[in-house]
Amino acid sequence: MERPLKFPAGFVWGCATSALQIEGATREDGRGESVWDAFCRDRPERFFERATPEPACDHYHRWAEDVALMAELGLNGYRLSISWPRLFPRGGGRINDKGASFYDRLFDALLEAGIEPNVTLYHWDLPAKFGRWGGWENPDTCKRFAEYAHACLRRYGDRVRLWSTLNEPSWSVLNGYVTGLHPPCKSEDFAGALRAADGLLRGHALACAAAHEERGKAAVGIVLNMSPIRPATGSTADERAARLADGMLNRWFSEAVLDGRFPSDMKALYTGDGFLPKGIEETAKLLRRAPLDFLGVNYYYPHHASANAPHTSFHLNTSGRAEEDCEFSIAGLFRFVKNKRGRFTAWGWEIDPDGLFDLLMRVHQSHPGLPLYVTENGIGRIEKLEGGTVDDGERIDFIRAHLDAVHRAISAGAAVRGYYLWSLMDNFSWINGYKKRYGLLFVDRKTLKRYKKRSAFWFRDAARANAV
Ligand code: BGP
Repeated sequence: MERPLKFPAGFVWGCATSALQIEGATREDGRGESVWDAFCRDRPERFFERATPEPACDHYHRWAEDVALMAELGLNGYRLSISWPRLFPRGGGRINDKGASFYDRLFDALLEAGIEPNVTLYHWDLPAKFGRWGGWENPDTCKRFAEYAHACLRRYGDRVRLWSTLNEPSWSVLNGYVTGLHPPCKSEDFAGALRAADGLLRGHALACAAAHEERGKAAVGIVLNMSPIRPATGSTADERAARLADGMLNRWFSEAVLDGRFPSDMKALYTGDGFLPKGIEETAKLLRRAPLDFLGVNYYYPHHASANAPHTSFHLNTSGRAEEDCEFSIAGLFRFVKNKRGRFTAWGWEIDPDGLFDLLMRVHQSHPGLPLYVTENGIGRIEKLEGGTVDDGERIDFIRAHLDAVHRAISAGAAVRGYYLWSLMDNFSWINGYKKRYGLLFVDRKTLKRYKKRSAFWFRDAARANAV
């Protein structure tokens, strides 16, 4: 391929973060508790090195410095999320003006610096009160989510054009109800998983409607993690296993939001097992009335599915030690196996830029012309500060290879409008704590001071040139 690879005019060069992972100040200015704060408090042993989201990166106090750094990095876009419990400490009722004015200041500063915000309404930090009453399984949660969406659009819609309703509903449901790794920490509760997925998808549809009602010009999308799922071998059984896994993890969500229907093969499977929630056709109807203005795609790695799945077992490498293997197996359905020819991060995530190309082309082929954003992509590393920086050539290679894939997809006709790197700075990596570093900016855990890694300078030059 010829270099440099030029991107279309107006291409977004951004970074992504989420509120819980960077803000800190979890008890300040009236913020309420989220299910993740409660999980950390009640089950500290479930987090690598007992990490908590307090103070995270202390972005709540250092936001001005962080916006200045984003400008120095040449970003023209920034994906962030609003903390629902900061705006509505008890879930609903009156808006908490102190918490809400934090985002007023942040959006004003971003626009002033020429950085367009892309705002996610829900990046997993459900108000703890709703967690206690059944989370997304309780039909009231999605109604409250729609009220929260209305409030956000009313308050910030004059400054924010790009809105994403949910972050990765499939991953949050899977971990909340099947692997038990995220709140509400239920294991193998497939019926609960499908009820929660239904609540999230209804919430998405209602929030889309709210956004369009409040602000005619808002562009509303959703962020999905759609890992390509390949059969482990060419056998018919493995092909069937890959299709099943794709149905469960990808198509259940993507067909719902893109086409307003649920895949019939999965409906048949779930009906047979007695898991299909009532009212699913009503949800599909709501979704048909909520077409997407864009789709956000998060991509980290592909899966390889085998039909040889005698047991159910789940394990995620949270330590970054090579000997700790990831496991994902649902008895009788499918098991994810390691690609013997693959390259992996320290946490066992396969590095495969072609997966991003495949994913973008898949959406392009089924929905030509739909604006797409890569809303997350990045590599977690174990890193040390040396001489005031981090020599993260591996990250530069990772980003360059994935941007190559994006460029190939654009050349083949996909309407990819931007790329948001995960992440702007090292942050609270959920159950992995702080050892897994994703940022362009290194955050010193003692002083919380930010340092530009070598990748930060590389990304700045690419953003300025609109090319790699
Ligand atoms: C995505 C989440 C992000 C981010 C990223 C990296 O699924 O949307 O919030 O954390 O994964 O994952 P992790 O931090 O678990 O390595």
